[in-house]
Amino acid sequence: MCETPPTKLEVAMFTLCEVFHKYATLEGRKDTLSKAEAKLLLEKEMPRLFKAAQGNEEGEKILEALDIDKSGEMEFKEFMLAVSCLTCICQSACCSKQ
Ligand SMILES: [Ca+2]
Repeated sequence: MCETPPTKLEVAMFTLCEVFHKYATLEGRKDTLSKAEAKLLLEKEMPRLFKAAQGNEEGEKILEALDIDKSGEMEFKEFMLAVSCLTCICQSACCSKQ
């Protein structure tokens, strides 16, 4: 067993798993996000992004785009791809300010 405290990156990885699981288990399949679960996750965990998408059709388009295999449910791999893409956009925005 590792005795050192988890690193920031390890905490971030565990947090991603926990957040996905928290919302995926709310209804239906426990290992995927329905559209309602994905919307709630966006609203609660990515409020800035959610706010930016409100008031137009972008929110629905984003959710549809994230459902890569068009199953109607977002799997963990699709969630991670979405978070990775959004993180890259954030990183680009941060770097362009320097
Ligand atoms: Ca679910």
